Amino acid sequence: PAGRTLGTAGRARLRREARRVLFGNWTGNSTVPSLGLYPHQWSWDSAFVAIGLRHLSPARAQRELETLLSAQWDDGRVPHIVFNPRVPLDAYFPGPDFWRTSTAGAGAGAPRTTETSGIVQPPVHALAAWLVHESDPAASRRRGFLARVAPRLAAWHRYLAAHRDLDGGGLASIVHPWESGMDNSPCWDGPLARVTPAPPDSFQRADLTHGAAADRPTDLDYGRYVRLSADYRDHGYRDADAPHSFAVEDPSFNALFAASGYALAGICRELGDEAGAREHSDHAAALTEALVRRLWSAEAGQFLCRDLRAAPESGRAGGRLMDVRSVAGLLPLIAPGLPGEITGALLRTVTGEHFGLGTEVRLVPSYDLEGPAFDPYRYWRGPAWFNVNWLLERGLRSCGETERADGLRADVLDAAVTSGFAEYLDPYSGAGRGTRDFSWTAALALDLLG
Ligand code: 9WN
Repeated sequence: PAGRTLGTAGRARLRREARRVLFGNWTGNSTVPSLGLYPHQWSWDSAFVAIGLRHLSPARAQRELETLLSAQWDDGRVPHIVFNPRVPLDAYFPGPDFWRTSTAGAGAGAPRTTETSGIVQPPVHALAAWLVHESDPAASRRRGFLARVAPRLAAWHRYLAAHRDLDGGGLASIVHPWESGMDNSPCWDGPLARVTPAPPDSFQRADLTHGAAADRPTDLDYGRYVRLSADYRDHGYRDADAPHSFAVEDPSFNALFAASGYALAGICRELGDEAGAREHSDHAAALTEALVRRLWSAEAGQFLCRDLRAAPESGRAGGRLMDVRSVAGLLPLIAPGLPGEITGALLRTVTGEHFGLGTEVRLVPSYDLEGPAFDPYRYWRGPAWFNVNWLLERGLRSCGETERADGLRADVLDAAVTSGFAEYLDPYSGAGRGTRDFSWTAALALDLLG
């Protein structure tokens, strides 16, 4: 039952407060993740926000996604940030004067009149569009919402399949840690060690004005993020030309790709496009098969990331699986069609000593509780995040783990309201960290409230 620990008054308060956060962060066409720290539109944030906004205003949820998709590049990529031209240049780093996509990205089809970043984030958008449609199908049909977004979503998925399968094994690669959405995950420490950081005096961070240094990625991380982004930019954001010295197959990114592929198949079916529906569900099934073939580790009992730039294990596919336990390796629980023994192993891992669901922690941490890099405060190196826990709740429910899903749902709702819609939490104490009034925390709590 939703809100087990909240009660009627608590639920009403949560609804009211979540609405205040989402409407306060609405700019007229889309929602910022947070007014101070992230004052532009972010790609996967908008997908999660739309999933919550559909409970307040399906029209606004549609608009959120359509605004993001209107900044899509001609090659199909959906940029990870769409910059708001009214926000001062120094409010966020790296800003539009760093990415310079309208000029540097012209060869890859970047928009001429809207500034964006040149990298991507996990493809949660088709899933979000389908959930938005389902919340009010009549209104969605009246506005032709799905007919408008379907071609853009299909082009987005085609971009990932055609330009990002860097090893030819059937999965999309990320080429920058920011593309995972889990920026400083310990998974990236190994692959990033090969990247020469940009000199510290060549850029000025803006995030430390709003966030504690101990909670954020380090200056050394930033030096490497800047180097990778600048290299991509200086190669015109063309995947065929860019060196991509960081190239990783991430289980979470690909599981979301598969889940969105099935959602896109549903969208095509709703629009009467049976051939499109078949194409997208076949591709989603192939992604799930490739996830298992390339990223599953029976020894670890979870999926791992594959570092394509590491020396290959003999006789195996390109690169090397990294022995680092991130929660990203549990998120394939949301991909339909996993073999039963894999689902069973994932359930044992999420409830075991490494992630502690139902025992040691309030919400599932972003990284192994027993791992050498675990830090309960530093961003994606331990803290619990609401979008991840929302995805796990959905995955548990889809596997028939109703009781666990109900328990997690109650804990997410309680943590969201008591932390003031924090960006992330200390997984043990549940104390809020990072910024407050964070959009996806409010949106996803609203969604779990139903
Ligand atoms: C870089 C906006 C984004 C989220 C990411 C989160 C953080 C940006 C940053 O904020 O990343 O994209 O500046 O730290 O890691 O998941 O989308 O909320």
